[in-house]
Amino acid sequence: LEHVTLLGEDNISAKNPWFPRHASELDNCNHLMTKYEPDLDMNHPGFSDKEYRSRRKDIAEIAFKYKYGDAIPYIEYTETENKTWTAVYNTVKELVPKHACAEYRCVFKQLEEAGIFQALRVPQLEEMSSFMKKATGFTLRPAAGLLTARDFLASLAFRIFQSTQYVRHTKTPFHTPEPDCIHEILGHMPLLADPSFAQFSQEIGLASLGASDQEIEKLSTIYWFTVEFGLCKEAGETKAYGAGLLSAYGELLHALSEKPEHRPFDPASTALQAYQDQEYQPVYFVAESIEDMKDKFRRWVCQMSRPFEVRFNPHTGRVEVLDSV
Ligand code: NLE
Ligand code: FE2
Repeated sequence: LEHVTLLGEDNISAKNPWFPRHASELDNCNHLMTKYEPDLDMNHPGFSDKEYRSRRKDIAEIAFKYKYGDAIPYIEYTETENKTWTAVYNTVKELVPKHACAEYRCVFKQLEEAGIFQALRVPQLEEMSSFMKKATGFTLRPAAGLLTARDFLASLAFRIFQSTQYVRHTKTPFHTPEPDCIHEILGHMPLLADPSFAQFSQEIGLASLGASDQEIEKLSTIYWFTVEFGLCKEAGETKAYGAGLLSAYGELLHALSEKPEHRPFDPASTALQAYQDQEYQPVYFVAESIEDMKDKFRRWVCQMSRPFEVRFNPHTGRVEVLDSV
């Protein structure tokens, strides 16, 4: 790397979109998708529930006010919210031994031992964040809802996971198309506390910085079929590692049944697979292992068209841009 020059802010081609160089700039990376919201979507279970909508507003407000470096505000979850957590937690916990991958099972146990995962209350984002910080350096920042793929992926480059803090409507405990904190905590946190998976998550984030819209689409499709809905082999059996499966008892069973199609994970074709986010997936991609998925991703991601390389400097917390041409 000796002959490589560091590029300043002004030297990046205008064709490449702006991206954050430091985690503090993620304060500008919180653009929301307005696809599936209780205020806007008549099919949302909270649409006709005034109380739920105002609760969502209050919790979203916390995320809008949040600035880099702040502690994540404590939320006093209501009895209804805690009950929803209990329903999801107990059903997932029952399926974990048979259906979750080894990495998930291992961290799940640690989280129980640490008293963070327990049946009766929704864990706080701040305690999750400090647990993960010790495990892999990942931390959380609150997000108001579903973010654009570009903003969401950018945060991963800094080992920061933007996490919602509200709870799904109590009418639909076992499946919701939008992320909520049950999905983030029960689905994502265990894998983000696994060193190898954390590394993969950061790499997909780094690959997204300054990428074209088309490339962002491909990266988020890969993210969808791995981090969200990935399956992997383990001693001849198929297990789930995707967060969308491990936070939703209904889809976890569906994914591992005979009903959907299972295809081998192959980044070039997986990146082009159309997906929908309202119902259970009709197709899932099965990796040989998380390690193998990571290797295949690395080989695939090299062919991206970006005219520069990026690397994360853990000492400064900055992303450095290297001129590779
Ligand atoms: N379907 C998942 C669940 O119900 O927990 C959430 C998926 C978010 C992408
Ligand atoms: Fe997710």
